[in-house]
Amino acid sequence: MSDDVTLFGKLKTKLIGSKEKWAEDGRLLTGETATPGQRLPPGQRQVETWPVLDLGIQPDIPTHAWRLFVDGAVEQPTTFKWAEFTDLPKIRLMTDIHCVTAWSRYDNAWEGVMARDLMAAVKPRAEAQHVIFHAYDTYTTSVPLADFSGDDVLLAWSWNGEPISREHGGPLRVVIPRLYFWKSAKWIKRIELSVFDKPGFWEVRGYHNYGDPWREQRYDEET
Ligand SMILES: Nc1nc2c(c(=O)[nH]1)N[C@H]1C(S)=C(S)[C@@H](COP(=O)(O)O)O[C@H]1N2
Ligand SMILES: [Mo]
Repeated sequence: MSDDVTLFGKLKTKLIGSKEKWAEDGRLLTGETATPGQRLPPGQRQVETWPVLDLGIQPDIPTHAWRLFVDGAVEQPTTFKWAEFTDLPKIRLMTDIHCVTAWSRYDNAWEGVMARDLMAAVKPRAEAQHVIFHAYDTYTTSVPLADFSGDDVLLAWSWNGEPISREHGGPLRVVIPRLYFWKSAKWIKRIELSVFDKPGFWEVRGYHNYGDPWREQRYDEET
């Protein structure tokens, strides 16, 4: 990590422990089946604020020190500087957020680069199946490449017309609206394409590997 990147805060070990317990207990599970087109997934409640959730360590990354590494099973491994990344084709998108701790926030206006356009630039190899996100706070999470390539997935630097704040993952975060929000890595540093999946921070702590909110895939069924 560059010397210009500062880490604020302390690892919230208590919060991490209680979220692990949630998974063990299967908390918040309603067992309901979502109807087609249902906007609010089962067990969720709508909020107007935007809660901050992370492991407690919030990196401060000035854009001059920011780098994004895209590597692994790709034809063209690429390191982006901020100006190079923001030169890629831009998109604006309105999406909902669904967090596994049961809050949902509607109508978030994002600006950034579509994951698809980023993938077109680095050219995933035919055998690439999984995308592993590595963040500046050491957080990791993974999604299937097919889901990362969805038409509503982006790497966002702006929310509701403002640069995304440090606490919400600025300068750049992942946004994958159709999965629980823990899949949307804040402070993204490295995007690794892989033949094999590598379960991330919450996925190895009892959380579901895929995380579809409408199927209430909160927790790993094995636990
Ligand atoms: N780098 C990183 N990304 C992260 C997390 C984290 O701890 N570190 N937490 C995840 C979780 S559990 C959620 S719900 C969302 C919260 O994003 P927000 O704080 O902007 O609401 O970020 C996800 N992405
Ligand atoms: Mo979360």
